[in-house]
Amino acid sequence: MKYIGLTIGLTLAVVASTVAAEGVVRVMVDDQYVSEYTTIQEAIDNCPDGGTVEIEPGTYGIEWSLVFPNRSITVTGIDPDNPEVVATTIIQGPFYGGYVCMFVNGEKHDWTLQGLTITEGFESQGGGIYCANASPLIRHCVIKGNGSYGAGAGLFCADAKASPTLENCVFSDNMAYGYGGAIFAFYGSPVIRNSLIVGNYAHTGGAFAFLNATEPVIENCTIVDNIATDLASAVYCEGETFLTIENTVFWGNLTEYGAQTDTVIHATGQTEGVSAWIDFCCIQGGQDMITVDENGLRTINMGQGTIFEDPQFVLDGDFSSGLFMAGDYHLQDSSPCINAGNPDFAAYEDEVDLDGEARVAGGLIDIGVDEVPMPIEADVVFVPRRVYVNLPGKYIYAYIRLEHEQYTIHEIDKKTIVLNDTIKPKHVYTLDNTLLVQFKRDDLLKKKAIQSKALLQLTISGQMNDGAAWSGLGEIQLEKFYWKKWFHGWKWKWFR
Ligand SMILES: [Ca+2]
Ligand SMILES: [Ca+2]
Repeated sequence: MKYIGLTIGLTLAVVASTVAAEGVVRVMVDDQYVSEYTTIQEAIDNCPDGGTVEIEPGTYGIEWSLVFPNRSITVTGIDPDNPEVVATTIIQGPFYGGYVCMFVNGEKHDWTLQGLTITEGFESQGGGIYCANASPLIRHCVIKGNGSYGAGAGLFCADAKASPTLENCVFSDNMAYGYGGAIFAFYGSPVIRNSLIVGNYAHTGGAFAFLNATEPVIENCTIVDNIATDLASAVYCEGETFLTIENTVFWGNLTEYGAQTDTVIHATGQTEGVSAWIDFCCIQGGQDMITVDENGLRTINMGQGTIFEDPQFVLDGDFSSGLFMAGDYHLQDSSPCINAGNPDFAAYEDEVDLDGEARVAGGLIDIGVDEVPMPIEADVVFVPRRVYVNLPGKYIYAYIRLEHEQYTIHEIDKKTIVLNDTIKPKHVYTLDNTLLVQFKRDDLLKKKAIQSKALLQLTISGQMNDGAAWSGLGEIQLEKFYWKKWFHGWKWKWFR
């Protein structure tokens, strides 16, 4: 056995040294280059107040936990909005254990961490990110594969003043032997928005655990396929916690291995009061999955708008092989979560979903981390409006106009225009503020005999030059022309 252990140890060391491909770490002030460093901590230590540490893609194996300084700074990847860049800008926790990143005593500072993958942190309490007496902004980060002997493998909030804001983050595959696989707050008020929490693991509270946490908020998140071995597969609240959960999907979370209670959200505590307010969420298993400790005095308040139907992800996560395969947690077009969020929801400035798509689309917010984009509506008139299928005719025209704040017909990508999802135009002409699109009549009718009158519904759609979708609806009346009727005095029909 000794030899096997040694072999694995050596292999890991070799892998670690070959994988570590570090790029340049720059200090920037007002977007201007100041200096560059080979280690991230050196750059942080030399970054002036208000400055930015910019990290090129690469895998950075750190020797000691990154510690934020006694100044306001931003530590960022080069393109936080690009998931591929975030996925390849990796900070690996210390080889012999320790946090990846520490935010301590930053109450007076604006600290931002963005556009990075935080992984392989490991500590007795917490693992990836440690937060005490500090309220950093953590955005567009992936926090994955961190571990803890205790609680909060992804993020550990250690005191009443630990109130980080997390936006557009992914917490995945973090594992705590105790409480809160992704996040544990012992006091403090973390705010978690537009984030995906998937495949995390703990004894209690597979995704989150809050203990005397003051006022944590979970908003517009998708919390899926997390596992608790004992209690509360997704969220566990204890003591004086006043949690708000809104517009959030809970699906596929599991309690396993002789769990006490099969439950998604659980609250307990000896002081009377509400632990959690839940509004406009989608929760698997319904009301039975929301439980409170029978000996405790805490309650959970299920407010309005919560649904228990299948959110209809593009692909569900899969545990069947014994190895968890994450799904695709975008919503299908038929999802009951679309436009089912809080109708009074007010997005903050430039709020986007995890894809970077605008919140809100289609007038109402969707439940969960994915906002499904609604196509820009175009006004369409088809000419001729009446088609006699047994008389000759070569073309059908669509006149397209856009009444939109952001776009005109001149930004339509003509190559993408399509009728009823299949028929390509023969020609596209640009008039002043109208696009005239010509289709072959036979492409549409396929010489199909029309027996009687039919109203043909048509959808014309495409993309703008920037990829935004647009579509418009119209119709044409199909008829057969009967000479017989014409001779019997119905000629008005023809000459009208
Ligand atoms: Ca919507
Ligand atoms: Ca989306």
